Amino acid sequence: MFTRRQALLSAVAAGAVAATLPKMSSAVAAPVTEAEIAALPRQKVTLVAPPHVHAHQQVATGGPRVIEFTMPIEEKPVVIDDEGTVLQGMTFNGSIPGPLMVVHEGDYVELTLVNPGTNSMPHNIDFHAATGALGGGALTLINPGEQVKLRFKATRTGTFVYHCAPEGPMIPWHVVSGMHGTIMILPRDGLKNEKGEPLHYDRVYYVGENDFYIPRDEDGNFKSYESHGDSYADTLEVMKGLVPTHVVFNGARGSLTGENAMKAKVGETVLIVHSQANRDTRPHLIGGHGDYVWEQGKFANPPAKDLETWFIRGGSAGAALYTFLQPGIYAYVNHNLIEAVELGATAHFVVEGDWNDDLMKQVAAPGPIQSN
Ligand SMILES: [Cu+2]
Repeated sequence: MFTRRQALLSAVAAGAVAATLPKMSSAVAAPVTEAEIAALPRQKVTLVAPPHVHAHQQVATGGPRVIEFTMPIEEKPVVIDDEGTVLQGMTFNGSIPGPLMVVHEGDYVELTLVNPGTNSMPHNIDFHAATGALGGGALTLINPGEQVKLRFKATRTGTFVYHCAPEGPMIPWHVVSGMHGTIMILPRDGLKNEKGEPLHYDRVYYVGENDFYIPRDEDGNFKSYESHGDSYADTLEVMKGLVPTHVVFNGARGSLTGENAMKAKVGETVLIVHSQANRDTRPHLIGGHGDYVWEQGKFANPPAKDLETWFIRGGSAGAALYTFLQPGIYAYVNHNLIEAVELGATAHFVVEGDWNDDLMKQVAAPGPIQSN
């Protein structure tokens, strides 16, 4: 396991590398001073469990701020399917995935990460959106009973994964136990289409996809364990086979269907942020489309249009914008259909409104085959 001493050593090593680098060219903006950052307005954000997203502006009013977040880390057993299979879960803020954080370009993200004494392991956070020191991983490694505060500047726009990354085999184990989430850094003037015209969403949902590797007993039944430590060796063996036993959205099969389906109305535009920290996936909205899709999730690139399925690379988060045109229940799936149906990667949108016969109509109901 990664000790604090090792963490400190790696941080020192990172500093030594920085010291040997040549001076930055004048093209790189001069750093803002600590006094200037201290003078910025501050805003405290309370995170909410996915698929919901905390209230935020799409177009920022005013200049950069320091946005304060607090995330406790919680190790806890989580039921991941209808059969009651239990994952020895590890979570940011108690949810799988961790919450979607939203800021604007130029803001400072100031995260207080808390590892309560009830936990059993060191944890940290690597923000793909951040620059330097393992994405913050080198500066945030904390033992149970500790907390740490990290600040980074949101310099690039887009949706970016964050995840726990302690050391060695702890990294994939913590990630496939639930420790990933996403931060969305919006352009200050909001989202835009390929012509630079503004795009707006009425609702935003965050779907985090996880692959789980639950060991089985001699009879093929999923095993349960007393603790994270007890589950580790068997779980690592399944992980190394690269065949997940579950591929789910938001921590469990069925977590976004039925009562928990995502809601929308005909005519509303919905932004769907989708992340996978460990494995590739291919979201598809059955009966709908991606009007505008930032497949790699980075808003400096023009969105692709009218997509049927989009590809989210393992270790990234993408964003798709769609205006619902018909009412009904839409399945939103990973279009590896074995993973969608057999392993769990299916969510539902329930959309209210009036049906449009022009777009689709059953011209003749099912009946006996007619001979001419
Ligand atoms: Cu961790």
